[in-house]
Amino acid sequence: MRMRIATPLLFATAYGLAATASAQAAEWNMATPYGDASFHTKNTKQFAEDVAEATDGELTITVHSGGSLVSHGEIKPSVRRGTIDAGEVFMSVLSNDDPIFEVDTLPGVAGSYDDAYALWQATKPMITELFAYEGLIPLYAVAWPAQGIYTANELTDPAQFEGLRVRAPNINTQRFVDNLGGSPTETEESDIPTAFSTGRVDAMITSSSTGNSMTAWDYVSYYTDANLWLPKNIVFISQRSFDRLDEATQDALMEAAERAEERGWQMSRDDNDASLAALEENGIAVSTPNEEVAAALQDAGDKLFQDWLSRADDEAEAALEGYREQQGN
Ligand code: PCA
Repeated sequence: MRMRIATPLLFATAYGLAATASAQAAEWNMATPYGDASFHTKNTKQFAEDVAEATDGELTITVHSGGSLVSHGEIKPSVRRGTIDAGEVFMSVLSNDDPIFEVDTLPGVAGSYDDAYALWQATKPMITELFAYEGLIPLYAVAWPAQGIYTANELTDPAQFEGLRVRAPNINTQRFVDNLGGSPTETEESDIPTAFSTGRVDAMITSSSTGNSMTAWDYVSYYTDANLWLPKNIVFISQRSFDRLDEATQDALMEAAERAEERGWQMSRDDNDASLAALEENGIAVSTPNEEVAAALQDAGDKLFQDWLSRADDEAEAALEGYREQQGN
């Protein structure tokens, strides 16, 4: 008897709740491994503000920075599972999923902002397709400034790489350090200060920006601006979370993403200039590699590229080829 009355009541309550939920504003959580001092995080927080404003609060995105919500390696799996709605990662950390994700960490492929942007355009369809298989939608990608080498001593001789313990942000950079005869350690950006202060590393490969936001001058005195490559961060969302939004909100989100991409690339250029100046102001000597060092970097880079070709499938190679044809080389 009791059941007969309770069942329709429960049904009505559940139905009522569902109806209310669909009319309610969406609140998303987004995770990024990078700290608030990074221009990427500033851009992503601006993106979240733009979305809230453009949708009149229909969609609010809380950005959890510095790996505070989810660790770097868990960000993509968490968005895929739906634990969080959105994430930002260093694209090349996804290289175990497919070598296309580390195409932007190969020396000699795209050595300027314009080339790096063209490479992103040429590889975006394949990357979008791979994300779609996992129920994910890429929103935008933004390059870091070119990667260079931070050392305690002035880098004048390739023999200095022998046994040098070098912090690297991804697997490809570790391979590169190996090719140079050094001893690589993969370390998250947020762990850089500890890696130096505990003596785990003597040197690091990263950008002017990260050197600046991690106050590299506390640990090293030289920055060799080697223009190795311009790797990207990629921001993506869960398809399921997206599908729950109404069309006007979806459109506003995509439009804000487009603006974030445009703004981000300009922020990267500006931050590179400002960071190089900040490094020098704080006592770091900035220079370009001499001939011997440049030749060693070139050899290590060529090897890295051959290695990539042996891992990449036809589709990844075709995407790179498409970029090269468009560049006219
Ligand atoms: N900064 C990030 C990724 C590349 C960069 O310039 C880091 O070093 O972890």
